[in-house]
Amino acid sequence: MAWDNSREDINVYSQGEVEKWVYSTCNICSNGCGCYIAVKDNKIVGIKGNKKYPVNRGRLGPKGENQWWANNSIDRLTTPLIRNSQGILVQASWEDAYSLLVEKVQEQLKVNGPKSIGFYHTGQAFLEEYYTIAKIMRAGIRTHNVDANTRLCTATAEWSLIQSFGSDGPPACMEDVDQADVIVFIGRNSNETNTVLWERTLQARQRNHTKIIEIDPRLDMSSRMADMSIRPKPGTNVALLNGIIHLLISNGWIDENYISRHTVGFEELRFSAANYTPETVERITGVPAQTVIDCAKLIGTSKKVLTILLQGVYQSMDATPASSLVNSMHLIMGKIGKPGCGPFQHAGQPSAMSNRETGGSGFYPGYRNSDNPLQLKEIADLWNVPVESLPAGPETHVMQMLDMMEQGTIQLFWVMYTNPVVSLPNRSRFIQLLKKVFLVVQDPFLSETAEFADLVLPTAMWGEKEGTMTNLERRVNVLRKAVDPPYQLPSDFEILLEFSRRMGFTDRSGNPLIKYNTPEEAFNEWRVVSSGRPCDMSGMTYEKMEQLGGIQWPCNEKYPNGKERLYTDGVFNTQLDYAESYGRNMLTGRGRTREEFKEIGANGKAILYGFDWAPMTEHPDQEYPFYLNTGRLVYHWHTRTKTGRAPLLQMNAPEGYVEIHPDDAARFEIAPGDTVKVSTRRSEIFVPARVTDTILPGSVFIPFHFGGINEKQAANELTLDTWDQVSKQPHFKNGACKIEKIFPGVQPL
Ligand SMILES: Nc1nc2c(c(=O)[nH]1)N[C@H]1C(S)=C(S)[C@@H](COP(=O)(O)OP(=O)(O)OC[C@H]3O[C@@H](n4cnc5c(=O)[nH]c(N)nc54)[C@H](O)[C@@H]3O)O[C@H]1N2
Ligand SMILES: Nc1nc2c(c(=O)[nH]1)N[C@H]1C(S)=C(S)[C@@H](COP(=O)(O)OP(=O)(O)OC[C@H]3O[C@@H](n4cnc5c(=O)[nH]c(N)nc54)[C@H](O)[C@@H]3O)O[C@H]1N2
Ligand code: SF4
Ligand SMILES: [Mo]
Repeated sequence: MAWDNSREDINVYSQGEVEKWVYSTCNICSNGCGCYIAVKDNKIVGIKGNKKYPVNRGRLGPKGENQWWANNSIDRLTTPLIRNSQGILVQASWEDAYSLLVEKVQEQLKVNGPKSIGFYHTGQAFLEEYYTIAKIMRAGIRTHNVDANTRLCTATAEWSLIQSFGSDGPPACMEDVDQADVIVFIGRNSNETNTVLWERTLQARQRNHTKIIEIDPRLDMSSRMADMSIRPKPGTNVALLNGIIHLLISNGWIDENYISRHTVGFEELRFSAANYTPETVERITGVPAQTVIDCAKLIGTSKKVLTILLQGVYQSMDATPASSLVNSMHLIMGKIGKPGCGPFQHAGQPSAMSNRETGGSGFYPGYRNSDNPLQLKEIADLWNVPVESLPAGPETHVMQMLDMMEQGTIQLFWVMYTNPVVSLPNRSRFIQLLKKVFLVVQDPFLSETAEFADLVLPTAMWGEKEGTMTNLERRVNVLRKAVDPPYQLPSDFEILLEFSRRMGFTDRSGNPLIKYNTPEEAFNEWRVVSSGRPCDMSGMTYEKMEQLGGIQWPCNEKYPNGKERLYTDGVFNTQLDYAESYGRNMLTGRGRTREEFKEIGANGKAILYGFDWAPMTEHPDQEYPFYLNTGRLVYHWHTRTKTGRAPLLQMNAPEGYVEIHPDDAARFEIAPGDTVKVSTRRSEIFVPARVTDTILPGSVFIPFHFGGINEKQAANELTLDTWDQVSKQPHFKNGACKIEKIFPGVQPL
């Protein structure tokens, strides 16, 4: 039986009378729930779930239901702001704002060259915007310094898929949730971070007796409902996964035929996993040996296994190796590319996938490899620009851009649709660096980052513009424009087009570099660019998406209505000239050469890797005895610029806190509600205590949503700014801290 929704009345939220309902997608998380936006008098007045949409069947979660409040917020910026000679941000005309932007960019290009400009954006914009960014930054400005907050979010998903399968693109789909016998969640608190997926999981359990395994050091909301809750110490995913793989192999719960026909590297994997006996795993992870055995048995003896992973892997120690071990686990069992099976590397933000597909950060559009001259030439020809003008080699990731700011190489930093003053690790350092550059911030609100800007460009928001987004299962859907933006604000797309026009970017024939004027025209150009690549969208149109309820790529002549799962035939994208990358050394992160990639001999087979566990970069010690864990809670979206403006959500979670285990609280004489100073080698914050045995003794958990500059509650004051060697994703979930009671609380939380 399909995932359904029999209740008629749920998930309709509107204030008063509704004039029309406009087709759209939720712009909060990567689930990409289908919805309709309620409109009255050119104003958004509510939202309802789309009952026909396959992803959510009418359901919406609390953030989805409340996202439209931000559109109507009275503190939306109405005009651009320019920092004046007294250092104050003052209102300015669009003409002055564009002139200043173009003048500053041109000056940098003339004096310091393309390397002096850094562009840092998002996983929440539209595909058409990312594609335009890729084109303008690579072929217009000619810089490789373009990255997005997807680096903090799903760079590891992207890289583990590339390492194992030759290209990005999660193999599984949401339908697999309905069909699996066992669903393993690793470092994924869906009950809070993807509520609709969680409902779907519970419905599957009710219907099929699906078993749920949760692997998370916290007994988070999802773990509390799981059939098996496994709580490894932070930073030990690699050891646990090796232990499971070892047991799968030693018990013969593997598919030798699949391994020999469709993979390379099995001996390497077998050899390194062999060291991880259940006892060794227990010693490293703290998970009882018998639990490791039970877990491996359930995975190994069930027919259909789906593994869902997110930040507890991607932001933790050895993220890419751990994530690729999940891929390997499925490959050796042959449980991939089949209903109910597969590694399902989730995205977090609503369009992180679109960013990755279009080359918004790191790669070239269509999962193209800029180290491969053939693929670079393809793009140059599609764009009609000289191939020599396109920057090649490894991407500049955002953490590297910070070093470039420190050294004075990057002098103009343009931030679009992200709030890094709250979301980047070790923020005190970042704030110092912002003061060294000309900072442009594109945001509908005066965010914490915008407060440091020299130029602020306010924009239209979701519901006020048109475009597409790809969700976590490769489903692309169109979002129709519901209302005109207030104050005639331009969309991000329009700002980018106007910038390109004013910069006079042209192609080789002297025609404008950007030839389209509307998002739909941009999408039509993108369809051609994506054609023949793994994320082929050549068979999609806006109209067809609306008709079918989104379409999963690839969508082309062979798959006119899209394709649910990838790698159904066991052929992977590791052919030398088709692969998205030659890959990276798992241990050092160094890029493989073409020759090195060729030597692996994958050529259509998936690649298995052996990898040993290593302790975290910063481990608890005498001075800083606690593990520091940071993450999310159900009511807020990231830096709260949207959810903090939705009354119901803000009321439910008005301030930050730290979770402390009762044993530790007793030791430090901390009672619920007491103000606690949490400090690391970077900085300190002051937050009320929540005393709870849902976290392991010796660790603390802090939600990262509360980042006001003056409130001193920002988790990212504390976090470590080291990163994964392969994906360059920062270690937000690792680090050591200490706690100290400052004064008693007024009332228990
Ligand atoms: N409510 C809400 N939902 C959201 C978002 C939001 O801001 N708010 N953001 C969206 C985005 S962009 C993202 S990326 C996703 C993130 O979604 P999730 O990954 O589900 O969220 P997090 O809370 O960051 O982390 C998940 C879990 O990882 C665990 N963890 C920490 N260290 C380890 C470890 O070493 N091993 C293991 N196995 N687990 C560990 C944490 O205890 C935590 O419970 O959520 C999306 N959905
Ligand atoms: N400690 C810690 N830090 C983390 C994480 C963690 O788990 N722990 N998780 C990381 C992850 S996974 C993520 S994804 C990041 C998220 O971090 P951010 O991307 O910084 O968070 P958001 O609040 O989503 O920021 C989006 C910004 O875009 C603005 N905006 C909204 N709509 C529009 C629009 O239409 N156009 C433009 N131009 N702007 C718009 C919003 O007002 C807001 O300022 O945080 C990361 N940081
Ligand atoms: S699950 Fe995600 S996409 Fe769906 S309504 Fe909630 S926030 Fe929006
Ligand atoms: Mo994210």
